[in-house]
Amino acid sequence: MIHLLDYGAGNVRSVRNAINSFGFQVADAKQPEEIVAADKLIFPGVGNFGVVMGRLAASGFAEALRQRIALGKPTFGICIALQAMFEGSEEAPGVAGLGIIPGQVRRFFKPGLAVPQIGWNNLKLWRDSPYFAGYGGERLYFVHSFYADLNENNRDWTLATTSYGGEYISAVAKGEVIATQFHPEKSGEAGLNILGNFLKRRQTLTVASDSAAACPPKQEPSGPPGLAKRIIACLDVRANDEGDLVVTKGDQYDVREEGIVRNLGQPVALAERYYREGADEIAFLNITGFRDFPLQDQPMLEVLEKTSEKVFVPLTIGGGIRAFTDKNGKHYSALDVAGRYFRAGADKISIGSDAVATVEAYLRRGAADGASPIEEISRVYGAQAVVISVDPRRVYVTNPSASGHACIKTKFPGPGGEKYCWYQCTVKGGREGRDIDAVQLATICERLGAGEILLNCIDRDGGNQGFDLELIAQVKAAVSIPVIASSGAGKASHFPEVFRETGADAALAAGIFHRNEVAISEVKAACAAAGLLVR
Ligand code: 1PR
Repeated sequence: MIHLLDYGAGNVRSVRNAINSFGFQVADAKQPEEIVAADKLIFPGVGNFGVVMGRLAASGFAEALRQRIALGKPTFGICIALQAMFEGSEEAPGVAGLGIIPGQVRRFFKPGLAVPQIGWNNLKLWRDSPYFAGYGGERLYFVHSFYADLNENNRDWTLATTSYGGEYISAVAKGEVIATQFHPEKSGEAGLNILGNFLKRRQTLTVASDSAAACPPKQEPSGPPGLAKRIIACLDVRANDEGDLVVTKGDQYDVREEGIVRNLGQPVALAERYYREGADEIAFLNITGFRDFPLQDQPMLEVLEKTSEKVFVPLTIGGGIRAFTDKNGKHYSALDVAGRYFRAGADKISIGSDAVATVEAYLRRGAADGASPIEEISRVYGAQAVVISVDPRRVYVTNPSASGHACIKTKFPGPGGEKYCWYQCTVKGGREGRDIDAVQLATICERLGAGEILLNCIDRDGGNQGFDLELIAQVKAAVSIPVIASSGAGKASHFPEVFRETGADAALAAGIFHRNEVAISEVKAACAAAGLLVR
């Protein structure tokens, strides 16, 4: 029996599924005494340091964790749990951590460095560890804006370090206690193996915890250090005319062919296929979410629940993430909707139409009111859990300065020979244009706490002509959060092209994967051949 400390923030379902995949049962530790008494305890989660420490203190769990770790009982901490072991964090000045490891947690900061770090990085192992038995230096999945700072007083705890804007602590261990900044339950087979080593261990650890400085790295990274470019498979999902939930695909957002909703496969089966084929993330977009009510749209929740049982890389869900009032007049906030999706197995939620409405309100008011879905969800689950999905289309102009928008001089003149264009944001899957441009949307959403931009392009969608490099370069230059290039991929070489030309952090495709025209492995080979870091 493995006990799980679920304090209610973040996608714990995937940790449960990972534990079950090894044949172990999970029990929730609900009382402080259970935390101390449990044979093995896993403490997972993402979220805001201040919120997490507040919940741990209020429930008496903080003191129980200190006791347990002082007893050296088998404990595995994930992500925010590693950070909580330190004395404090810049994310919540004045809030004490558990204080088990000397040192502070700091915010990534380096000009040009995308924050949060989202994706696959590798690590240096500074000593042998039974938890890393069988680890061959593979990249693991990180998603965080703050890092544990290495210093002379915590080297004895430091098991591994990772390079991102500098060297930081990515795993700590002492005796039977281990914590990782990366998510083993989201790091594919390499991550599951690390978790499995913890779950299957029987004897007490005898390996001495010599300090990190005393010996050279036991395991160098398998490839150059640093964050890899992510290749994301995207599944646009909606009910077809018979009411079955299918994976479909638009051509400039038109998903019908001869009047019939294109059916490119079953959501869960396709997601499992892409996981096996090496996708770094899977994104589900419920493209009629603007009119469905997700909490009654059980099929979408069921797709997530089933997918997270077999797919151990990050899952993003978009479509209909906004406040709702159901037919009985019961109100659900965007936070309620997002929380339901996280509990169903999503790691990130993506907001499309409602982000445009939020930015329109922001521009009318001239400031944030702290109540937008972006701010609400980011405050509780962290910026890295909030993706903004942008559905822009080109608007050509002859006189950019008169447009009132962020224009570019384009290589592809408009129908009237116009040499300039801006990118108009739309809502409801491109059905309605708004007087907001992609740069306004991205920069204001970043300011409100979004952690990533999913940058689609209606003009390029389904066209196989390559990504809209001018659009992606314009938005990437305007924000410091990661940007996912989307729309238009037609061949493997379109991926290294978009990374090289725009600095995008990830690239997403749908049609070429669903139609088996290009394999994910071909895309990664093309990126590696172009000298890019890939998993
Ligand atoms: O507005 O918050 O309810 O979210 C709706 C979500 O659904 C948004 O993320 C929006 O982008 C998406 N969406 C809505 N309608 C459509 C449509 O196609 N009719 N999908 C749609 C947009 C984006 C990607 C697509 C890329 C790559 N598609 O799914 O895969 O363009 O395609 P390609 O590689 O085949 O070119 P809300």
